[in-house]
Amino acid sequence: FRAFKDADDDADLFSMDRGATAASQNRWHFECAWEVANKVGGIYTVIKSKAPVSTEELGEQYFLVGPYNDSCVRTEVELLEPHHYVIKAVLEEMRSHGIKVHFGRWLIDGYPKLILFDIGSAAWKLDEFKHDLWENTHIGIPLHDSESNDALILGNLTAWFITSFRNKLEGRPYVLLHCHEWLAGVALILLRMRKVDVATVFTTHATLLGRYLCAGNSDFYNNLDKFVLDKEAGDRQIYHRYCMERAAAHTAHVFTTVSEITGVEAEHLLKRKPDIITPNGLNVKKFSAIHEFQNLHAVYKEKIHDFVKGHFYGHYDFDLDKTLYVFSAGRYEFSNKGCDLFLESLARLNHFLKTAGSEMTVIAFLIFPARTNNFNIESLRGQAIAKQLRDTVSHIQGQLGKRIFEKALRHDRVKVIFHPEFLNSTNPLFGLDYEEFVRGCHLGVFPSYYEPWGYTPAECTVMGIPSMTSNLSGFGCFMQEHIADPKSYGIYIIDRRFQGIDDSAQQLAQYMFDFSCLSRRQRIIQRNRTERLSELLDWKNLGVYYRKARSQALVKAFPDNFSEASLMPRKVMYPKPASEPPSPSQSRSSTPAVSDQEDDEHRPVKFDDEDNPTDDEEDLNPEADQKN
Ligand code: G6P
Ligand code: 1S3
Repeated sequence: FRAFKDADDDADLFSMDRGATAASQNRWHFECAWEVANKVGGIYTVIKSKAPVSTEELGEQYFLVGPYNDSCVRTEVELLEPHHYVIKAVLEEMRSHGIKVHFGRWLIDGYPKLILFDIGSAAWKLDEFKHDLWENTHIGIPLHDSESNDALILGNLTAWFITSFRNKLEGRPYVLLHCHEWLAGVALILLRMRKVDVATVFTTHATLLGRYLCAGNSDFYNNLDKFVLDKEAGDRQIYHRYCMERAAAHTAHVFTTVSEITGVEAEHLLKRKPDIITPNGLNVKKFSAIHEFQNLHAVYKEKIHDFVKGHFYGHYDFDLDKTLYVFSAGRYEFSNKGCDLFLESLARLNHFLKTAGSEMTVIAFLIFPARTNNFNIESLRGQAIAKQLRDTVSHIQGQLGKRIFEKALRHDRVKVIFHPEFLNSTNPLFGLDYEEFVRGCHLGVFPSYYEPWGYTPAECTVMGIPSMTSNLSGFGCFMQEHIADPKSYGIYIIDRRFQGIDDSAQQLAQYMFDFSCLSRRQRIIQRNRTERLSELLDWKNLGVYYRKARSQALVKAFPDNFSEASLMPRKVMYPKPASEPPSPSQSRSSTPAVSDQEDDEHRPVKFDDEDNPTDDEEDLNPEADQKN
């Protein structure tokens, strides 16, 4: 990989600190989002997966703030009474005014502290909050916009909590509030409006107008500088929301976006260029056995085979051993998430496979929650008949039985399955949860038109599953920036920025066709390489951008007390390792496509297993080996 642009040499020192530096400076960090312990979408993943590095750095000085959602709390939160006397006092104060506020710990890696507000308990104050916002900012919230009303309540309660907490602390406290997205931005606006001595950071994960304008079929990226913003927001009846978002972006000491592309969008639509890009990471967990993720692919692929046998009952004329599973998934924003492009490219791929006389079958899954009534009877029937058939033939011995079953069950080379629900292991059709399903597939396809970051391809990467994404997604641009040759690592980036939709569809179809030409060994090698990119997406590396954003905000808010240097943690020395590193003889030189910064330690150890070659055994040129 190319080196991180702003790589921080002391990143590891921070992670050893566990809040000691922050505590010694009387520094307190609050992070507020609508999706704290409240699963809605991508921001939940950001906050949750980042929690381990946040608590490693900030320890007990770190708090997450959000709305109280009973069903999530019951399964994910341990409600507690706080030990800290100031937190206790603030809770008592708010409770004495009838506000239901909960303190606890999120039962996730990092075990972060939570402050959760019951939004309904402050509904009686809504008119007062609206009046105050109007008097001070001239932002008027319409009566029936419940999302904005909720955002206003969360903002007011958070600002109340932070102000009271700061005023009750002894000595000279330094408090920082980091808000995510417009729904959590009101607290920041209020604190700045009231001149409360607090440092602030605002991160946007997608702009309101960007999302609407893209979904409306406008040539968004070529017209970014031409939109009449107030009119566009007004036409969509989101003017007040847009004003809240823009006010939060402008009043924050530090403004960040999750990717460069959203940075450009923000510069035009919110009229502020981000100070820092804070890319989204994942909490990467490595298996102790290096090829375990390959084994899991084989296990879960078998389960997908089972589903496919049932689903195609009566039309099953293809060889599962020469079948590739590709999928797309996400919130059902048809064009923003690139479903339109995917379908068009699948049609072209079908043509390519037929004309090339390919033996391969491609089954494309579209996993997008949409309105449903019940299970499709034909699907259930197919599964039931397939099960009956399997039970019958299982009486017939071994391989013979399996062969008859395969034949008994047995149309285009590309088949499309639309599954209108997120996956979970209790689903009678698949019986797989999303992670298992991804592991069992061969390729994820996410050619988004509007995608500030895009966790779906990032998740594929850390599971060692190659993916196709676009150069309009934050993830795609990030990978393009940090990897010299993304394709050779199983990261295919479709150009949706500088060419028309027809050319993009052709490029995607061609990439999928090339992928279908890889041999099994080449796919295994490619998965090894893809999985090796996990490190690049680990919060342990990407957390540094959040630290930089916080540091800059503290320096801006308290210039007499902080400098970048004063925010460095106390130095911690690593002990000498107990054992010697493994012998370099276990690894071999890499293929030309592997970057020169790669070291031996990161290369997979050579296995004897024929099926699990290391990537130095052959390159990924499809023509080199057409066998499957
Ligand atoms: C993993 C397993 C191998 C298996 C392979 C199938 O690498 O460890 O045993 O042969 O998956 O790969 P494929 O791309 O054909 O699903
Ligand atoms: C947003 O969620 P979305 O799917 O509406 O935030 C996510 C987290 O930052 C990001 O991954 C995604 O691209 C955005 O679009």
